[in-house]
Amino acid sequence: MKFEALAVIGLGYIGLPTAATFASRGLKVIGVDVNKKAVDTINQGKIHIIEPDLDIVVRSVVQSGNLRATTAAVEADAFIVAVPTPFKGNKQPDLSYIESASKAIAPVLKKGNLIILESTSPVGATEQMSAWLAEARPDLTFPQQAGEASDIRVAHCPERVLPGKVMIELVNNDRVIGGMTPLCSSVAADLYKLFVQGECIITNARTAEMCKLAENSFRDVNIAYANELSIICEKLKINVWELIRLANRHPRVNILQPGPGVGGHCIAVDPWFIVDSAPDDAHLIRAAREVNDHKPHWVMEKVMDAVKEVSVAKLIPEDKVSVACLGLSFKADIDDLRESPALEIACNLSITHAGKVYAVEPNISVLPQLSEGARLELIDLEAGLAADIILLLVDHKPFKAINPLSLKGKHVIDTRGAWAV
Ligand code: SAJ
Repeated sequence: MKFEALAVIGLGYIGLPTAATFASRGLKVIGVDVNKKAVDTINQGKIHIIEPDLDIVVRSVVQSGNLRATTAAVEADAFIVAVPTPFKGNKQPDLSYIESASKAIAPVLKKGNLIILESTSPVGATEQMSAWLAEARPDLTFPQQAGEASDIRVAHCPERVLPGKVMIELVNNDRVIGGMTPLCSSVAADLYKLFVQGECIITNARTAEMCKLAENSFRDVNIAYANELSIICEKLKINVWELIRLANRHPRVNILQPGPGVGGHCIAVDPWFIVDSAPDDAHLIRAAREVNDHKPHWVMEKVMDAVKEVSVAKLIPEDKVSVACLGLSFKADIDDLRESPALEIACNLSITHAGKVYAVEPNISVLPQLSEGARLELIDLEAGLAADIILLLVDHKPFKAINPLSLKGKHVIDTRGAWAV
């Protein structure tokens, strides 16, 4: 199939890079977002999120007229839905953004259109999206009703790009294409082949949905294993970083790195979609989530023990012991604080510990809205290193560059192994 106009619904961390990349390959792309501020920023050729090289591509495609942003959906040959799929309080997937996107595009749909769901979704979400669309447009036929003869093609093609490397991975990664019918898959593959240099691998929608969830759960389980090892090693007086380095010398072992917990809006969320779909069977996946969610509490306890030790060693009251938290983002060298275990630990410490708790985060200039009662102070690295307890939470480059010998006399808690020998 030949595509001329594409509409991308949702201009966030995935939608905007995807829209810009298609536009850079000559397609006329309309980006649609409910956030008027984001739409205005993009139409000025600027970006509202941080991602290396995205600014250059957006500037050039807005200037060339190939990318335009709006708040209302317009007609196109293909539609890509890239809206958030968070979970609700009870850890059940919240599909309300997909439902709103379906309602937004339904009125402009026409025969021959392709609709792709890119958002990470629980199994069955693509069928659900197609059902919402069919309900809104009884004059058109959809794959669940007419199979290969449908007026509209529907597929799930999950994004799998790593924040920080989105512009590279978007093009180079293999792409899983899960159509609701084989024809839906083949039309969707035609679209992605416009820029994907990796392989476009065809499957069905449900397998594609589960594939994305399985990838992120695999990583979560592996990190949980590393986090559990780190707690066991602490008890057994073994350096976990050295242990993992040695174990990974085995040709069939590849253990990931322990840390203060797992953050971000993908790995800490997606495994729950599997648990929700099969609560009686997803034992390991649930346990991994629990192990990783427990890690920030374990780190907190370690710091509170350290406060007692420092107070005794320096003969000062506990409320005179200062703690500097190095790093607040959910992983190294980014400014993204969403679902960050580092931020959670720093805030909770500032509530639990009566003394000063400082935060050093070179990638932000002001603290976000903190949890109730938190009294964190953002200071620079040099000032932070004067604290009694140095708690490394994120292995940002400037922190890794510190010579651990210069920290002699400090009580150091390195949750990332940044200074491990
Ligand atoms: N982390 C560890 N130890 C490790 C690796 C990571 O504690 O060895 C922590 C990080 O510090 C962070 C969290 O895990 O808090 C997640 O970071 P990440 O770099 O593993 O992953 P994300 O969330 O940035 O991106 C993931 C990627 N998924 C996989 O690698 C399987 C990415 O490819 C997905 O596209 C993305 O989720 C997504 O959008 O789902």
